Amino acid sequence: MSEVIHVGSGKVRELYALDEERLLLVASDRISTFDVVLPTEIPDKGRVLTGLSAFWFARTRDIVPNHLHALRPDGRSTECRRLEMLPIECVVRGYLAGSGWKDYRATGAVCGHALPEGLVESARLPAPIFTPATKAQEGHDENITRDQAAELVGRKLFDEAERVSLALYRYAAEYAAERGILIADTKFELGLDANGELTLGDEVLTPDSSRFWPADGYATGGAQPSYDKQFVRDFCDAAGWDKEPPGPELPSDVVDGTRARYVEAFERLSGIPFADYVADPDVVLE
Ligand code: Q0Z
Repeated sequence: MSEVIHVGSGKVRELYALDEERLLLVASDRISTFDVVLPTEIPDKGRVLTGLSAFWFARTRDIVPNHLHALRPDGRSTECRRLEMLPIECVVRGYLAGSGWKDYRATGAVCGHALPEGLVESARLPAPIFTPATKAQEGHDENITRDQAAELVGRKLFDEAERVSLALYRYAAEYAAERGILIADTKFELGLDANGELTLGDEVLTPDSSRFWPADGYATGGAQPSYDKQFVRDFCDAAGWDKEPPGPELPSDVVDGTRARYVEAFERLSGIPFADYVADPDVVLE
């Protein structure tokens, strides 16, 4: 048997090298909130995220090529082409939330995009904006202007990354909204393949790489509930946790409710029963 080399750990994912050209991305069932990984897992969370990501890869090939090579039968592992990743996070925002809202409130702009006056928290933007960020080794990614990002990757690649990111967001946000999920913002990781072609990597358009809101009950002027993590956040708030590690263990009703929300997001977006995905992950690629 050949050695599989562990090359990286994220908060909730692991990365292995299969050979010179291929990596294995494994999504665990770990969940993080307020930047802390909790001691309790959410069963099938890794499968939901892997399946959703593959679903979007299959449907956005005409917008940009991607790294997906194959899904493993476990449903949580993606064999992918090794890319040379760009040193920026390609963030797109359709709504004002998180650091976008914070920056707008302080300066009236986000990453150099001057926005209309009078926008409130969670407002839909007149048009989606590309808001790149640096890749922090630890701590939080930092928003940068388009000019700073262009300096990091070069003008030509920057323009292509922006165009592709906006096109991906527009396609997915419209598709998801029709199915009851608002994608407030999302982060893409782009890289260059062996031929120097801009290629979409990592995981895409999942609740871990995006802010998903229920379309039902959407209202501006305040924060929106998280589609996937709201039960966890409510429990953590009620538990009086100070947000310092370690986080609290989750009770079974919070685990079950959260698992149901992940599965619901998968089924709404893909239109595929989650059990069918577990039986054969390749159903999301058809
Ligand atoms: C993804 C990450 C994870 C830790 C590198 N196709 C690719 N080619 C080159 N690099 C990557 C990919 Cl996906 C790559 N990450 C993020 C994932 C654990 C870090 F599971 N880092």
